[in-house]
Amino acid sequence: MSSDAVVEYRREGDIAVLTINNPPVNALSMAVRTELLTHVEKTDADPDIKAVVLICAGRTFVAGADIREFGKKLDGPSGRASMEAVEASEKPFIAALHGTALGGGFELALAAHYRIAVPSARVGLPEVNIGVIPGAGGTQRLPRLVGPEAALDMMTTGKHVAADKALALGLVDEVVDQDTPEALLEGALAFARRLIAEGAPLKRVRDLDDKIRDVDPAVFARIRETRGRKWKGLLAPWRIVEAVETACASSWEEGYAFEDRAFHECRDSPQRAALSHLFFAERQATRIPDVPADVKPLPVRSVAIIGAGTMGGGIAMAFANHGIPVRQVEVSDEALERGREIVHRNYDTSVERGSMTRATADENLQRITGVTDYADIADCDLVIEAVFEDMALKQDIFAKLDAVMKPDAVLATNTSSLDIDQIADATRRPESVVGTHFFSPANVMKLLECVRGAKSSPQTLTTAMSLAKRLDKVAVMAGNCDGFIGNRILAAYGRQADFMLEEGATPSQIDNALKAFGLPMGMYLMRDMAGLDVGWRIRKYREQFRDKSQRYSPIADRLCEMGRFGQKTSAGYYKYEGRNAQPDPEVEQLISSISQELGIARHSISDQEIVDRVIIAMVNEGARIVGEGYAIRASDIDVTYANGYGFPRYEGGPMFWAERRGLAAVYDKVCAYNKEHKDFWEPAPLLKKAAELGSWKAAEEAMADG
Ligand code: 3H9
Repeated sequence: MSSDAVVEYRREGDIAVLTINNPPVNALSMAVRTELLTHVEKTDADPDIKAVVLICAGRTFVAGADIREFGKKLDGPSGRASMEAVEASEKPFIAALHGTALGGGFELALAAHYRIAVPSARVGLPEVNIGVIPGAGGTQRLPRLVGPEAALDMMTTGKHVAADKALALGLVDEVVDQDTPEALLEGALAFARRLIAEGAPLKRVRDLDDKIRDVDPAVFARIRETRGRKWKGLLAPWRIVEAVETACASSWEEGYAFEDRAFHECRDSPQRAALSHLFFAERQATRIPDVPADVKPLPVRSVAIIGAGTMGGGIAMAFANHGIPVRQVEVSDEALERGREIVHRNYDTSVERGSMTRATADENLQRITGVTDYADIADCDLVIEAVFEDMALKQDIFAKLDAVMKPDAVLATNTSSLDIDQIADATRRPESVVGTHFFSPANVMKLLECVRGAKSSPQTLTTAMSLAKRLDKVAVMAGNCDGFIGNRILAAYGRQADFMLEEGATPSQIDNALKAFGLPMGMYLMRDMAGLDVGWRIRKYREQFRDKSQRYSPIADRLCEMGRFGQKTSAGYYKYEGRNAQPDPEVEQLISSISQELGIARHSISDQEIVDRVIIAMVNEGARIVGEGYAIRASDIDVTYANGYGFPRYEGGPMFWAERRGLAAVYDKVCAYNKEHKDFWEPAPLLKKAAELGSWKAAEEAMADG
């Protein structure tokens, strides 16, 4: 094998072993496709070869097409061509799977005649997550193997299927006993020898049709109806359904051709670019430039949570659901009991919804225990404080933690707004203190906003960031500024929305415009749901520090003064019957009278203007945060907003949205707003630079170079 070859060919008697070696994830790059095709042709032509094992070196079987090659013009064989050659071969091909056989990787395995896996292997077609559909026969072969319903479920959710389930479904033919490369290779060779000895027929998936014959069309109607709402604005899931529908209703050739067209349509769509951007941005967000790559996270085997309220309970569930035992601390047994009830109820809901089995829920629940004495958590590796936002209380808790926790424990706070350094100051080990800001419900929401204090040590930071991966979340590192990344931006665009209310819009108009843009919930509905009194309390405290020369909208305060705290009082920006929100003329009247008091002439504001002003406020504040060093890079803002604030993933996040819209155009708009509205619209220096240079990255580099 030449040193830069990516597919190794060798023989084990009359069996050829093709080993793909293209780190880190053996992606099906042009080089892999080219060499693979050459070797398949070679083994085909060699009369001494009776079977072929396809296996991978390193950590995983092929994890898909090389996403970095999307959109590039490359000469050479397509993924399809190498897979067609594998399937057409007259010699049995056995794909030997370990790690994650995903996307084009699993399609390659489906083109082989047999599949064998190690127990820890997982398979899946997650293309939908990056905005494409399986494009190398997956939409046609998978339903032939497992039927349209299971195939649609796998492809429209992108979920991975573990080896034992894959075996039960018929996705793989055998699972070897042990989880080692040697066992896999041995198992595959033994399987091949058996096939040769028995003269077993080739199993070409494309020739199967028993599972796709006479399929009830209701299958497709049902999935469109039940999942359609989730797929709003997306292209790929709809095309997957059409591709499977075609597989069931037409010939292989027609279905295969449909898939090819739909794959290219998706691949060339703006949303594919946005979703791929997020894929890479989420991975990049884990890198902290001043933390050396060799700093290893501390092991986290047990966790304590201070506070068993909604947030503390959600965080406890997040850990318990991933096999990590949790001790919850409360002031009394009664408070612990109340907390346990919340967690219980949440698990019951998961079971009722079918997202968790009763047995798993019970197992997870058992991992959560309660204590009232700090001494009982002293040996935990990590403690997360999740009590309400009160600095004195938090400092008191951290002083207690400092006194009892073992020396190398990480002390984290779930604060969403308070100064981490002030909290760390309550301890004699500020290097062990870090912010871990979870989003509610913490067992569901993907984002983990880690916040570095001035003295947080590299190991503390790495430990906090590495939690995300264990909890199946996405981490981003924020600096210790007011609101960190997420809430600081939320405050900036919330303010603009409030100003637009005073200028002529209504809460429902703003909510509907933002929803039409793709946000899951309007801002006022969200505030009503969270409770308006929380923000009111914080505003009253901050009133003493507020710059009185800047515009301030009193609408939220006035609603609170009227006792309208949102859903919980059946009245906020809307009026409520149960959870059903209705626009309230009384609120519109209040807003109009406030406009009058402030001397603002109300006028109509278009939905487009609402969206522009809100999103551009996000972008300008995001750029300011990056420029001030409170976020590492612009793409971290995208990661934060796509995972914690429901920014539509198919738009790639606010900063990606701005880049696509044209940074110069966005900058001009900020300047225009600054001229018109003045307060809060000073263009961020990074945005100005990015507008000049044409990209965030270029601007970040230029600013870093001074
Ligand atoms: C497709 O297959 C289309 C076909 O249907 C049609 C044509 C044949 N390409 O996530 P990690 C990089 S579409 C290029 O940190 P983990 C990743 O950026 C594809 N690069 O590791 C990172 O690089 P860096 C369908 C890729 O262990 C490094 O590998 N397949 C690709 O947590 C490690 O990644 C998918 O969508 C790729 N396909 O998770 C699978 N994948 O170190 C996407 C990864 O420079 N991949 N990289 O930041 C994954 O889900 C996870 O990466 C995986 C490993 C589970 C494999």
